Amino acid sequence: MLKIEAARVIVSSPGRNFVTLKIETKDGVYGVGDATLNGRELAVASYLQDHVIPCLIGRDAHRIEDIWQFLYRGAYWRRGPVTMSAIAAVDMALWDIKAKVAGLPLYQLLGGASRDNVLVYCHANGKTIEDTLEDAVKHKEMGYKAIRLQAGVPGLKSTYGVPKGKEAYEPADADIPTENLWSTEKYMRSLPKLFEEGRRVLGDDVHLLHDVHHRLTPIEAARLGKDLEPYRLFWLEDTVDDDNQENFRIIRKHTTTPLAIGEIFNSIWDCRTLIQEQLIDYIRATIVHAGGITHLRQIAHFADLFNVKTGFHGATDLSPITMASALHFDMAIHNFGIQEHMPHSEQMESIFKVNYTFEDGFMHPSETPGHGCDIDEKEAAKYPYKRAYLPVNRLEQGGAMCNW
Ligand code: CS2
Ligand code: MG
Repeated sequence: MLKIEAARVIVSSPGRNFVTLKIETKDGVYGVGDATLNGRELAVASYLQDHVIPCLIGRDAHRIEDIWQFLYRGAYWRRGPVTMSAIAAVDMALWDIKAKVAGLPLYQLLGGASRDNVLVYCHANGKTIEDTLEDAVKHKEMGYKAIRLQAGVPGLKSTYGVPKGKEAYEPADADIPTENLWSTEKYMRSLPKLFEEGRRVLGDDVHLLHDVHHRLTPIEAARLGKDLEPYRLFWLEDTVDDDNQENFRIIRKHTTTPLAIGEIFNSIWDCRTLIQEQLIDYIRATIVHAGGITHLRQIAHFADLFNVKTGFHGATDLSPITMASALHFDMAIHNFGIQEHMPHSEQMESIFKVNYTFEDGFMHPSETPGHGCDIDEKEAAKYPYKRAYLPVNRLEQGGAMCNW
């Protein structure tokens, strides 16, 4: 028995908010887990602090599955991003502890390496097609083999995912959300040009990806998928919203462009139909928002039965602890597809000490025992929580709210 002696939540904002759970055992071994839910951070912090931590003290840290079931079934109120992010943080921290006790890097406990390294994709963004492709060329020269292209839409002033100036392009920078205006017609007209130019400038040997951020209807998504077919995308992400999994039946009927979705899923029940009916090609549910390594294993193994591969979310609002854990997971599972990689800032990495590496388009998890990411609590205390939101989206014509 490896008794859990203490646990605490650390909220820190080195450029953006992160919520971290640290679990300490009687033997002095500790583990850390990510609990960050962008824009709703304190809800998860309270869920952990007020409702989970009191129930963890005294339990056996080795009983990962049992603690998962205790938190999932025992709460009575199941699923949802707050609950599942809280469970994920506990789960990540416990796997970290187990691997440290075993003296092994986490991927060894998950079955060992299924591959030599982890293919990652980066982001290239710009206000215009030229800016985006300039950024893409830079990333290609850095060695990236897969690049996500996002560009501003001509005629729209600002769009989420497009940089405003030199600063980060997905700023959660307002204490009350700012608003963008959206036009599907303008977007649908401009996007194929980005990929036509992209293929011309970048060639055929680089994987190209795109994220639609749930902004379309199924029939619009079907049209877009068809229009992009000549450019052979690696995937088209989040075309429509996830509330109705059957939406994808319509899209699938019309296009062979590979489809990815799942960064906002928190349970296997959010993607069961999508996977079982082979309506998607990549599942993006992540460790931090979908119940941790324990639940993600269930999702990944289920997906494998239906030829669906993984492509985990890896934006910078997921802390380096999630990135570290994801890389171990990616190494071990059979049906890995690709991993998103948005490097964290130096300031962020002054708090979260990472050991993973990037070389020539591929990443490798840490070889130290555990998941290999630790938090410097003293440094973290220098950056107090700051309320911050991403922008919202309204239709240019009429002003109704729409997906961002
Ligand atoms: C995006 C994310 O990385 C992605 O694919 O969709 O940047 C997403 O918008 C943020 O993580 C939201 O918190
Ligand atoms: Mg996305």
